[in-house]
Amino acid sequence: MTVAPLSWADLEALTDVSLDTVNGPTNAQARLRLFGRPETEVRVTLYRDHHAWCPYCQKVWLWLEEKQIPYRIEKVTMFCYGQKEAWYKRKVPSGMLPALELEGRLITESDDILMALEQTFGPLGATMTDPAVIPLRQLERLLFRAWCMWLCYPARSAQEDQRQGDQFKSIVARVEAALARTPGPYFLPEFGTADVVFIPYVERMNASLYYYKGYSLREENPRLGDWFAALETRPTYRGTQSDFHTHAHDLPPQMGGCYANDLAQTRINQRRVDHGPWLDLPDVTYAEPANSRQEALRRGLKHRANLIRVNPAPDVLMDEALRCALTYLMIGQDCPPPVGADMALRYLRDRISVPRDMSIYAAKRLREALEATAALGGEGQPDPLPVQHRRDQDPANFAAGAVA
Ligand SMILES: N[C@@H](CCC(=O)N[C@@H](CS)C(=O)NCC(=O)O)C(=O)O
Repeated sequence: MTVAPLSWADLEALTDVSLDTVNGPTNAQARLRLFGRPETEVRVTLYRDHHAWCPYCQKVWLWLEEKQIPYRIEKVTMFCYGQKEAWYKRKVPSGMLPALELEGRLITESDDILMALEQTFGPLGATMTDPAVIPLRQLERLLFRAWCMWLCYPARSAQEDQRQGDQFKSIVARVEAALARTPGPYFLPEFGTADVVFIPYVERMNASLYYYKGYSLREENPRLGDWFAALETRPTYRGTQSDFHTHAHDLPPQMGGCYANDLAQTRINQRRVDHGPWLDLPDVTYAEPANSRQEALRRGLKHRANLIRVNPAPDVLMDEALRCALTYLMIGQDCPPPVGADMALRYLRDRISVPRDMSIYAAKRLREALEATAALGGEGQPDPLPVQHRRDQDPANFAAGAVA
């Protein structure tokens, strides 16, 4: 049975209470985090990217969330998404992120930021300079370099690609051995700085190698599998966690290119990430929260005017098409979109960014609803996402007041 699209007012009536971004769980939308404490206690401002994608920002973000340090967040545009804010360039001429103001003192470089935070607020587990942490930090950089060598340079042959992959996997074996040294799932007996240092890039490795190399890091390495599963028990990590689709398409402009190999598994994985079913992907293993559709709906409603305006399809068409997809999302019944909406819905499907827009399961549900609704209209696919830049994601289009 098919249904007609609900009105915006009907859809509004289906939303639940909104998230408390200030005192609730870790989230990418907050401009202020208090953890139940008064605003007068704020001593820290974190300058981070609008996109909630920058890995070095994620490190500092996780640290502040784990320690529950009250802080303010100022968001800045990264070069590949749009124009860097002039006020930020006056503060940090290179424009690099993250930066942190600690009682008026400006600090850049994520490691220096973590060390300054440790000195002021105490360490998260062991310190950055602890003799147990230093070799782990070095191992993380080694892993990072082996990953870049495999992913970011075009291999001249299948053999060369395999050699680079083997080199990467030999460092992964050392990471597995390091994780095996403690009985628990983390690098040291308790969760701490060492884990925070590994998280951003290992998450990006997991996504990018699945998509570009047909290699599932998390599934093929039991200790890393356990480590990810343990991280996913933490609301702090869940709030910063991205999905395969976001990373696969945000990494190329950031890394100067990502190069796929020619394996059949790579093609299968690319199809899954780009066309679904997204719920089957190994980018998350904790159980889906009961309110993931509600979250997707709430975020869709909040930004609907901008989503409709930036979509290449005419506004009236996208207005109805989006209501069809949101109707399907909430009611689970097919809601045929207007003629010509298939491409428009898939344009949006490809541009949901996690965790910037919503959490991982909400995004999976929304991608699924957009695709299922688009498929009722036709097979039209939008142009592939750009790989040199992502100005199609310019945050200026979604800033307060962007609505024409
Ligand atoms: N070594 C620096 C690296 C920071 C870095 O590379 N930041 C990138 C983002 S991941 C950046 O701000 N690039 C400028 C831009 O994209 O606008 C740190 O650890 O903080």
